[in-house]
Amino acid sequence: VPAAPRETIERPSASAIERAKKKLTDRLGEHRVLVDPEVLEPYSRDYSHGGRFMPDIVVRADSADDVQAVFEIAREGRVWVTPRGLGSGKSGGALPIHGGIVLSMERMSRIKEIDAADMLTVVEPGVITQDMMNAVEKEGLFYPPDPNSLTMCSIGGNVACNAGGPRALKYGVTRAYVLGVEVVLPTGQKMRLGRRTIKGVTGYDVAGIIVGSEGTLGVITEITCRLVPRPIAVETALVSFASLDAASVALTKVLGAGIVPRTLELLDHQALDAVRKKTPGRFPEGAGALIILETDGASKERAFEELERAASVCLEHGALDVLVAQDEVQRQRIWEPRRVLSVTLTESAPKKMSEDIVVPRSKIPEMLRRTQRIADRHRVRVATYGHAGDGNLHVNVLYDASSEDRAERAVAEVMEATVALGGTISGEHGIGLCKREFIALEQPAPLIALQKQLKAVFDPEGILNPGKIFPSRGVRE
Ligand code: LAC
Ligand code: ZN
Repeated sequence: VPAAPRETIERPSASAIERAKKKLTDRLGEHRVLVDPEVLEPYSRDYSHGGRFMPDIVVRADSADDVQAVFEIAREGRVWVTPRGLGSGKSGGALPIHGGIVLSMERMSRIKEIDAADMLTVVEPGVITQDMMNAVEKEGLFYPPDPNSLTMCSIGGNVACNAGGPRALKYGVTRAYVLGVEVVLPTGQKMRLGRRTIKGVTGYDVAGIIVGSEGTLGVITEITCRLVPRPIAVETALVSFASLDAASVALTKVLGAGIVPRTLELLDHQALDAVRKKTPGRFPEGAGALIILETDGASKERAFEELERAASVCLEHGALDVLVAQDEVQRQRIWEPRRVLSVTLTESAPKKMSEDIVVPRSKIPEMLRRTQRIADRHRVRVATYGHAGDGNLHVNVLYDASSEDRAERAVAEVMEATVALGGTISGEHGIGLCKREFIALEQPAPLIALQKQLKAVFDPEGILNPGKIFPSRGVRE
């Protein structure tokens, strides 16, 4: 089969950029429009391995009106617009790969409302997720989704990517907490989608299409999030195992026993080594794999009882040891290294490709065995950790420039094995730039075509975040 033709998207011309700069500055003021290359540089990258792409212009919006103005000017000059939260994305979704305008939402960071009676909050997209969590917790409420980047990511980015996190095991991902959004479409139309109520099935779930659309359909300017009561008690334990295989079998037994901890985080020995090096003494020596088990509940007794039940199942299935955090300080000493594990692994090797595959939970042990075989075959180091309770594994291929080809082949084979086991190639980071060539492994050509049609409905002129999600080469039917 001959290769499908590559889609060509050109950078906007120098004259189009100059005109856009002038119009944007006139309309929005110099303080909102950045053009100095040094100032633009941080907007050229994110936390993915997607590379660096310099934008021509960065606009820092203060309102939905600003976003509308950006689209108007961008459409007139055919200058691409790439929206950006706080740049913690792991799949390159916020990278301006064809230049143009980066539309940063960092300054729209107000918490507009916390309604305890209706258990919801209304926020602007640039709010740091941790700040939103802290604010609602003060009112006795709880926003469960907890991407590990929570101190440096924004709620708008979380919604755009439908972010997950450790607690998704019990509470679900971002989607489950988005009641409504206000968006500005590339056509300039501003719309309120969704609702303020728990239930609501009027019309299509258009808000639901925006969630997880990775900044390719519209720009989110306000979010209404559902909240739940804050759990009274939390219990955390470190459960060590001799091997990854033993740990992965034990966790399927915990879930099989009908126990739903709020986290079942798995770390393999490579991930553990990296953590131990960075934060000595916090994680048990000698373990070949580890599970971070956490429960919560309406009372200390209930949370502890559930922890004990889960820990006993682990001990019945090969756990070596269970260490229970005695207080909040000890709990944070466990979570802090886990939260920064992705960054720690990046620092531990010259290069890293990190994936976020998901397999049906019963297939976790088999997926881990296949991953190890792939790593051995291609002679690359692989560190695997993640939200194993959800079947969501971060497979990190660590390599150097000389083994780039082998690393890429290993990643492709991990994706293939994932799909072969009935899984999906992205559980929480999105497809963006980094995984766009892999989407056809999982989805048939007509489904990709249908999604491109949907994109064209929202963005008929193709101005918003071009080159993302879909393969750069057309997919042959
Ligand atoms: C984590 C990020 C990489 O779980 O999703 O650490
Ligand atoms: Zn994760």
